[in-house]
Amino acid sequence: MTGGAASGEPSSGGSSVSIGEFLAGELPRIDAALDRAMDRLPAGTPAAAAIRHGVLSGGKRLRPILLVEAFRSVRGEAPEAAYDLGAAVELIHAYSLMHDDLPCMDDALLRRGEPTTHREHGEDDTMLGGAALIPLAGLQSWNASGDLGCADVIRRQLLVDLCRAAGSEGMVGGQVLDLLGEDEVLTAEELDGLHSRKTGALLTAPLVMGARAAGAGPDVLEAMTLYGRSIGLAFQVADDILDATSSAEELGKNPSDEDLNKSTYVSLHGLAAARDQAGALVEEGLEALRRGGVDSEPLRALAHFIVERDH
Ligand code: GRG
Repeated sequence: MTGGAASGEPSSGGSSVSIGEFLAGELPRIDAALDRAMDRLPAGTPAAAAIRHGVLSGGKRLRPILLVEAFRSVRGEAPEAAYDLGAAVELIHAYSLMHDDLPCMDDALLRRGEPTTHREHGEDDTMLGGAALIPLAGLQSWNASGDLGCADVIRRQLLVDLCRAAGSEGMVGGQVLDLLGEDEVLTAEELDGLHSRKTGALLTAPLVMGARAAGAGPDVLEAMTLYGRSIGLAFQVADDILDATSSAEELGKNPSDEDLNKSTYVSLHGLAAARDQAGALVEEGLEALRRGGVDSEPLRALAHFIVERDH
């Protein structure tokens, strides 16, 4: 596999399959898992239409891919139920974007190059549909871990992993800090604390969950946690760089951090230093994998992809 999906440049060596081809190859199984999850919803309600829009409107599907690759790094292969477990994390991600785009939050018109869910389905159904995705994700995790044959103690721990990452210790807590930080100049420590919760927690959880569901021991779980923390922050630094250097049309989303008057890694350190920081975080993540004895070409390539992507 080669890294650098955005640039096309090899960066991690190995086989001749590019990370772009690898991600495209994974999408059908992820989309099938999300379709199965959507089939469990009561059909025909307006909120269900908003949910389907929020969940099925594309995206890179990084969180399920990370979960499946963490699972594979332990077991060597990933059955359909591992994709279902990955879908549980993606349902939380989908709800967060639906709510984040609402007028009471970022008031965004564009997401993934298309009108946001509330513009297509209205604010009420977007709010209700997003809320319904939270328990649905919990049930999805419970059912998928049962289908994987995980012991009850592991199934419960997977739910704890998901709830912690999604809740006030994780993504929601980070969103609160983000809202409080608008119009403020944050320090580097405050920015790291905010983004390790808001973005990092939901990128780390699938790695830990995938490895845990596959039966990993403490060393591998620790490696996944450290790798996740590093690539989670790297993801956000890359996001800030893209936000500062690309148009809304190129990114397929708006408004920009500048429009929202938010502190970013670029506003804090400048573009060149932010690029260096992203590279250093990737190396930290790769080192965590090496130390934990995790030998996964896709996880190594994904770390590079996260900072080299163009959207
Ligand atoms: C009401 C306090 C409160 C919280 C609600 C809205 C919310 C919960 C949380 C917001 C969390 C959020 C939007 C984090 C940003 C995450 C992020 C980096 C999104 C972009 O991820 P990608 O690039 O998206 O993986 P795609 O489109 O590829 O799926």
